[in-house]
Order: sequence, then structure tokens, then C-alpha cells
Amino acid sequence: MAGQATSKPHAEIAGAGYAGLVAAVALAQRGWSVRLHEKRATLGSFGAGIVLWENALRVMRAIGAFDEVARKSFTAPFYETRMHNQTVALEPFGRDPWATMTRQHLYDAILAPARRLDIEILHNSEVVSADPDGTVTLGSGRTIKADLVVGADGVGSNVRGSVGFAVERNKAQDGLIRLIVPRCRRELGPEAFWDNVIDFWNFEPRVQRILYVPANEDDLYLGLMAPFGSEGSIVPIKLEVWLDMFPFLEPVLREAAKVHGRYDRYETAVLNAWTKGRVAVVGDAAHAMTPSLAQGAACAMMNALSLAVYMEDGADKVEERLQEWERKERPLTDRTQQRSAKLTAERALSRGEWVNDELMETMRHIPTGASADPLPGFPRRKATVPEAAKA
Ligand code: FAD
Ligand code: 5PR
Repeated sequence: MAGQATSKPHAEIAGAGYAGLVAAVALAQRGWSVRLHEKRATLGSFGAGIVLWENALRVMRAIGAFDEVARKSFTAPFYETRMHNQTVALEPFGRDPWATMTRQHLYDAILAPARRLDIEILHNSEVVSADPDGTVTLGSGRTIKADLVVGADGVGSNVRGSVGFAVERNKAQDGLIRLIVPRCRRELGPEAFWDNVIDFWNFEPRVQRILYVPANEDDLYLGLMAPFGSEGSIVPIKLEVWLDMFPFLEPVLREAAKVHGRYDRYETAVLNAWTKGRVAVVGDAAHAMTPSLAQGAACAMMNALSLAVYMEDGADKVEERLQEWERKERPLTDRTQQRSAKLTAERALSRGEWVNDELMETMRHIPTGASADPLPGFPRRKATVPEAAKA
């Protein structure tokens, strides 16, 4: 607060996912005292692997996590799309920095600056409600008053529900099982394409798709997509249901069958507002989206960073500044949600034609609070298009 150097402005944050952690770090970097509540007993991230595009990597640099994120991540030479095992697109992404990794690695990399900044993180601490006046109520019954309350408590957000934002939730026809398995590089065969990200689509005899994503030298992130309620949605996976359509992936499918796994149906959540009084919601609590553009966590982290930028002046004018944040930052997220939902509904990634200036708008956006300087070390690999694929 201007002129009051002795008392820092104070934020209470619900949820230590990617959105909550980035908001916490970015606020602490700007002189806020921050307490982060996580309802679970342990910190971590569900969901196997993740793809981060340039916008998310820029946020990582802004919060001091980029070097650690990059250390154990992977950039495939190509993003390949196959239909019935025929290559329909081979995208080198020369101008678009991107990296894949395990979710746990990303989580730990963001947690490190939070630890350095002395942010108070409470486990087993559920926020049950928030009030626009800045009060949060915990599961224990305790109430705390803050200058700012951030609801980063995921798609089932208590903060969103208690403040009374209207939410429109839409479930897609498809969903997927996400797993980490060993790369099995030798068992899969000597071909160079096993270093690619490969999106294997099959529409016949059933709609099933495997998104094959090397996450680092050792770990492979698999997304096994199938319509809700179909055989492919059963966990643990039924090996024969997947082997008969993807026999060339047998070594990794055998590993996948050893893991219990979880099927998640894609969903979108759109709110009438992101802020009320001193409360803001961010991340999946505010704007859950389908993963077709791999922008859910990226938008969560961009909006968490920008939120902190709008709070740079401390506790003064929090309400007005939050409204300004939503007005300026939200439209890009709205567009991203709509585009992603459309791609998902049309299963359009199967055509491999999704890389265009409109769809890449979000990935190429310079997040508010992040530097526009090129990211060091990208592009990481020189991609040489095989002669056969040029024809
Ligand atoms: P969450 O990750 O849900 O975190 C919320 C946290 O709050 C959790 O730790 C939870 O335990 C805690 N919590 C919940 N309620 C309370 C409470 N009341 N009090 C205290 N704590 C609470 N995005 C990408 O950018 N790239 C991708 O490649 C990508 N792939 C995806 C693939 C799939 C299949 C799906 C479904 C999503 C994908 N996403 C991707 C999106 C991304 O996973 C989410 O957008 C992101 O995890 C949202 O982070 P969050 O912090 O908002 O929410
Ligand atoms: N892209 C990515 C992804 O993780 C998923 C999808 C697209 C990076 C799901 O895991 O469309 O399902 C998708």
C-alpha cells in the first residue's frame, strides 16, 4: 500500500494448482503477503503430462521457473498427425517454441520459487466460501480477512459457487485416459519418428485416438481418447480394445495396462463474471476449457500472472483494478475456450490442419507481466522434413 511500508497488502488464495501457485509467486514478487490453501494433504498435480507453448514458457520465465522447467522437458522435432496410421501432417513448429514434460516436473518447478519467496502454504486447508468483502471461510470454521481473495480452486470451485457467479458448464462427447509410461524406445523400434509427438487418430472400426507425447528422455505421456461411455473409456484399460487398433504401440500399451488410470471427460466452464468486490477467480475455476489447443494451464498461468500485475499498487483500488483485469485480459481466454471447444467437438485435430494464425493467437500472445524477449534455447532441435513426407 502506498505510504504504508510497514503493512504489506495481503492475499488469501484457494487452491495450490498451477493457477494458485503462479498467482502466489507473482503477487509475492510484487510485495504482497500471500497465504495459499490446498485442500489436499499433499501438493502435486494430477494428469500425467503436459504441453507448454511459448506463452506458458514466458510466464515460467517471469516467475523464475523457466530454467528448471526446461531442464527436464522435451521438444519433439515434429508434431505428427496420423489417420489410420497414415501421416496426414508433419509440423516442425520452427517459429513456435514449445516443450512437453510431466505434470509433476512442472509443478515442482513452480513450487520452487514459491518456497524461496516464503509464501505460506497450508495443506488440508479447504476454503469453503469467500465473500466479496475479502473474507474467506475455511473448513475448520476459521474466517480470515484479506485485501484480495483468489479462487484458484479448479473446475469445481467453492469460491465461484459461494460468491454466486453464474456458470455454464458444457461436457464434450469425448474424454481421455492420461498416463505416464516408460518410453520403451528400443522396444518400439529404431525409427526416428518415435521422438515425435504423434497424434494417432482412428475413426474405424471405433473412434479411438492415442496422443503419444515424449515428456523427457525416460517418460512417455499417453492420452487415450474415446467417446464417453465407450469401451475405450474403461479403466484400467482393456488391452485388446487398444491393441487391435494400435498394434504398433504394443510395448507402451502393455505398460499402460499396468496402471489403473482415470477417464476424464472434456469440459468447458464459462462464467458471467470473474470478479466481485475483492474476489477474483482464475484458472479452471473461471475458464476450464477442452485441451485441443493445450491452453488450459497456459491461460490459467497467464491470467494468474496478469492478475498480480494489476495488483501492483497494493491494496488500493483492488475492486476497480480487478474489473480492469477482467475487461482487458478475459477476451483472449474467451476466444481460446471457444476455438478449443469447436476443435474438440469436430475432432478437427484429426485433419492436422489446426496450425494457423488464428488458432495460434494464444500461444503467440506475450502475457501481461512477461518479457517479449526470445526464449533462450528455442528452437531446440533442427527438424529436417524427411523426403518421403515432402511429396
Ligand atoms: P487445478 O489444477 O484443478 O488445481 C486446483 C487446486 O485447488 C487443486 O490442487 C485442488 O486440490 C485445490 N482445491 C480445490 N478446491 C479447493 C478448495 N475449496 N480449497 C482449497 N483447495 C482447493 N493445459 C495446458 O496448458 N496444456 C496441456 O497440454 C493441457 N492438457 C490437458 C489435458 C486434459 C485431458 C485436460 C482435462 C486438461 C489439460 N490442460 C492442459 C488444462 C489444465 O490441466 C488445466 O487448465 C489446469 O490444470 C488448471 O489449473 P488450475 O490451477 O486452475 O486448477
Ligand atoms: N493436445 C494436448 C493434449 O494433452 C490433449 C489434447 C490435445 C497437448 C489431451 O491430453 O485434444 O485431447 C486433446
